[in-house]
Amino acid sequence: MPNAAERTYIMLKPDGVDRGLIGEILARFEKRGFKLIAAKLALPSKEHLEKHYADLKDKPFFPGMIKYMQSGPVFCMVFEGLDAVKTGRAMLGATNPLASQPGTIRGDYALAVGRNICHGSDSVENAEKEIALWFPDGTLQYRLSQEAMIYE
Ligand code: RTP
Repeated sequence: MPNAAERTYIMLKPDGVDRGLIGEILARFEKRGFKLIAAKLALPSKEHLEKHYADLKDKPFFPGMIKYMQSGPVFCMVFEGLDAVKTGRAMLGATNPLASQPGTIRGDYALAVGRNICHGSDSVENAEKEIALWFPDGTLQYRLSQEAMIYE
C-alpha cells in the first residue's frame, strides 16, 4: 500500500540557489500536493557533504562535486506525501539534464550533469538517513486543511 506519510529529502544545490530557483522548485512540490515539513538554507562543511555523498566517494568526479556543493548555500527541504521518494525523483528527471524530459526540474532548468541544480533521495532508506543528517532536530508534524482535497 502506498505510504502517504513517506518523507523525502530535496535539496537545491548552490547553482539552483544562485540562479534564484528556490521559490520555483519549492512551489512545484507544494503544488503537486506534498507537505513541506522542514526547510533551511545551509553552508555545509566538506565532512558533512562527504557523509551525504558517501556512496560516491570512489567516483572520479567526487572531489569536483564536493567543491561545487561548497561553492555557495544549499536550500534543504523535507517533503511528506504519497510515494514522496519515487515521485520526487520523477519530478527531478534524470541525473544528466540532457537525458531529462522537458517538464522535469532538470529537464527545464539544467544542461550539465555537474550543475543539475537539485538533489532528491533515491530510496526510502536513504531519505530517512539524509533527513537525519540534515535535520538532526527532526521535522514538523501538522495537518494541512486541504488534505481531504489531495487524498481520497
Ligand atoms: P543527486 O544524488 O544529486 O540527487 O543525484 P543522482 O542521485 O541523480 O545521481 P548520483 O549518481 O547520486 O550522483 C550525484 C551527483 O554527482 C554528480 N555527478 N557528476 N561528472 C559526472 O559524471 C557526474 N555524475 C554524477 C551530479 O551532480 C549528481 O547529481
